Amino acid sequence: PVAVGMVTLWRVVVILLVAAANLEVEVWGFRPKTVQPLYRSTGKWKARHAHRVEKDQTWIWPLPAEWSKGESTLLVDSQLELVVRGALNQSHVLEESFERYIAHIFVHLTEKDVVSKIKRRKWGGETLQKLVVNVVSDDETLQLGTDESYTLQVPAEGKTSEAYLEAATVYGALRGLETFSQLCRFNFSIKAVQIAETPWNVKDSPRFQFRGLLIDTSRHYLPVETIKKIIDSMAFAKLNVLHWHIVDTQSFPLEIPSYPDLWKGAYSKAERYTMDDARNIVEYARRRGINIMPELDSPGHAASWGVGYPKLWPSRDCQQPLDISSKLTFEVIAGILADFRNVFPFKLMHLGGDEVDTSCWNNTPHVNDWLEKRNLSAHDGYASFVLEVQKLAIALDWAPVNWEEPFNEFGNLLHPDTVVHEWLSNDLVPKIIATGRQCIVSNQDVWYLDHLDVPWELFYLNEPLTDLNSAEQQRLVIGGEVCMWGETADPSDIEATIWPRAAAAAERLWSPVHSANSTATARARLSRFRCLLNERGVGAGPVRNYYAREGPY
Ligand code: CP6
Repeated sequence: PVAVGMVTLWRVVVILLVAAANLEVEVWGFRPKTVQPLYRSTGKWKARHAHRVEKDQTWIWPLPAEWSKGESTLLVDSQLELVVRGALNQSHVLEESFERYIAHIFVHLTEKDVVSKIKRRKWGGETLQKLVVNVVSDDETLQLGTDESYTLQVPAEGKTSEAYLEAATVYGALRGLETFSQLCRFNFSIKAVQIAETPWNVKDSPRFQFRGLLIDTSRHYLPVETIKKIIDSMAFAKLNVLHWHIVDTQSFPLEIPSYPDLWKGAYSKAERYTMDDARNIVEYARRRGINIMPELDSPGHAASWGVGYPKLWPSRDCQQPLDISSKLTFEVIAGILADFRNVFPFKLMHLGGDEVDTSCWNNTPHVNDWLEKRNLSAHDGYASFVLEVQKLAIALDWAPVNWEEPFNEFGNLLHPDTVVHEWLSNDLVPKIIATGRQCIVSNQDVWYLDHLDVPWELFYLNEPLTDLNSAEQQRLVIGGEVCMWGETADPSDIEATIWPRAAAAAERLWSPVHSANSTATARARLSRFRCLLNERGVGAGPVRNYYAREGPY
């Protein structure tokens, strides 16, 4: 009986030891927060829309080119590690981006979220421990046409503890991180992050190389912090060009070292950018895979230049277009462009050239004389002005971009490398392409964000390649851009005006046309993406806050 008693005692001891080991408590590694969510995702988007999402669908926005998924659920370790392989073995761009995404993925995890091993085993003991990223090229140059493709593999539960992300460039890897982060969901009942429907296999690349958003810092000044937040949000939707319409008639907010009185045209000393601010914005954007395309709009939309240099105006009463008869005009433009070249590495320089009313030239005697002496009509003057500015930009190794009016008025004279920015009507696109020139699409009826009555469905359905049949023609459409003109938006409402509608265009520009064509299936996913933006601190408005138009679309 003593021997039996000893065995039983030992059994009890062993059982107690095993139980104690199991009850060992873990803190689910709280990581420092860098974002404040506007809302907790309560899953309302799902309750409202889940029935509309078919079995073989995904919540990823914008839709990847190709993907497949399985049926298991994988727990993501809150200490998920980045492992960098390939040519790019040390990359601050990648590492910083990973840390940002970790903060987004675990935004709902708090210090109090404590989990026992027993529970953890119940959810699936094997967690995802590592994200292995293989970047083929060590070239970190970001430019128009930079390869943004990637493949992402997330294993089924219990297979391996590593997910694989492979990309040609670090910027492709950033797109892959965005997709990975969108697969992760915080499960509020177990207080842990999971990836549902593993294994995932995603093979993705953008449909268009230019996926833009215009902001306008002349009509309303936007603080650097506001611009940075917009850049953050663009990366979430895989947009890659911020078209910065810096100056216009209302204000000249940017410092120009070679003509230091130009920014006297700013609204106030507080509402200005230094060249260092601009440099800082360009670098901030680069680290998120976003190019900055600056715009210097002339000869119209430029009256604010004359606040500091009144000689740029034809006269005090007639301030634009800029005085074509003055040498100073072109010296100032050359100076601005030279200063821009030191700060903006993007291949494209937007030279505006839109909405030019030349009556001021004819009504101002010294300008009219200058034109007459050269036997130029005001229209000829407009053409020679735009062509002269194009030459200055080309000499600085830029490809010039112009709004469509110069193309409409004297298209055959424009430099063959000109990228024509359509905005008045989609019908123009085939005509631009017919001249062999490249084109950016921004149809004002459906891609102007300042038109508050245009619902997201119309943004979604605008097809840039309408009436273009051959691959050769289609290639000349480098992409499209949604425009947030600044008359009606300032820092208080700009995020809600841009989002979620810009996201609708972003999917049109990223995803294959055959998969991104139904607003019925996109609606639920867009609602979820809008929630994701809110979770990441972006003040995106509700998906349906539209009025004044009858659906369905
Ligand atoms: N500013 C500049 C603008 C516009 C353009 N250029 C514009 C025109 C019409 C509408 C919206 C914006 N505000 N510089 C046209 C390209 Cl509807």
